[in-house]
Amino acid sequence: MSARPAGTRPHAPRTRVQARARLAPGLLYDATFVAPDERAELVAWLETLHPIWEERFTARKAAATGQQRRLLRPVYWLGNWQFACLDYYRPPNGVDDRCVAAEPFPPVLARMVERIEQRTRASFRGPDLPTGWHLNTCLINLYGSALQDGRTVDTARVGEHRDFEPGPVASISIGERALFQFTTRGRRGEPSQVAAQQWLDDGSLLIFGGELWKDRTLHRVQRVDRRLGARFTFPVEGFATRRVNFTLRYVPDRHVKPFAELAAQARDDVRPYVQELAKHSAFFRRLLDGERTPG
Ligand SMILES: O=C(O)CCC(=O)C(=O)O
Repeated sequence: MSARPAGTRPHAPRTRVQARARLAPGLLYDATFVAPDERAELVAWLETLHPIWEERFTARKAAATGQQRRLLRPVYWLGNWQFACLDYYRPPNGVDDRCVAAEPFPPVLARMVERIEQRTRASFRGPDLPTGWHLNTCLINLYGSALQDGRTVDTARVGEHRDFEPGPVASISIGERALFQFTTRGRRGEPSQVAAQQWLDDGSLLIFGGELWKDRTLHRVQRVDRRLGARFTFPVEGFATRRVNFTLRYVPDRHVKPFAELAAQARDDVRPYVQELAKHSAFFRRLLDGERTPG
């Protein structure tokens, strides 16, 4: 590993996760998880997608507070869509009207998910593998550079955060490698410390779970390389994508709702996104039709 990453103290404990290894309980990394033919199939499928830009807050909240900001990257969700403006899935209290039933995984991803679930079930147990756990929500993150006010800005990072969905999380990466770090927050004003880090290579799989990696540490994407010259073509104006990540998690099925069954307010909040998605997706067109003709 090269130079010390930003925010790391000289003697901060760090775990390096190696290819196809389980160095620390709760962390698994497989650098060559995605086979070349699967990768080709996945990329061909990705090229049919129309990812969207989401805003962090609802239009209603933005009007009331004067605050609004676009997410750093275009996204697409499968299985169920957790809209940023509905504030994602945050048990125990933030579970209703957060996860909207979305398109199923394409066959190539479904096959990979089956293998990931098998591997995860073999590695986690007890409280680390909640009853009913399965990977039913997938966030597809596009990393790259955005055109902002006529300038190209590298937005290929994610700030430190927790994933609140119960149980292990799996992450498939394609394109340029990304520096993924688990961090612990420093005292007020002090930088976070890096507890473990791993470059996520093209075609790799990372699985993390258990109290340490899910609850006691945060995680972030610190930066994304440019070594391969990778470039994905998405119909997203003003954005050049060099890495795509699939983050797979579990939302208890009872908390996944069809769009037509969301509370009226939440439905109003996300309807503009559903309308945008419906331009290119029969699934989302049906959601809007279902709202007009309930039952
Ligand atoms: O892109 C990645 O590797 C991680 C993304 C992530 O942490 C997230 O979507 O919650």
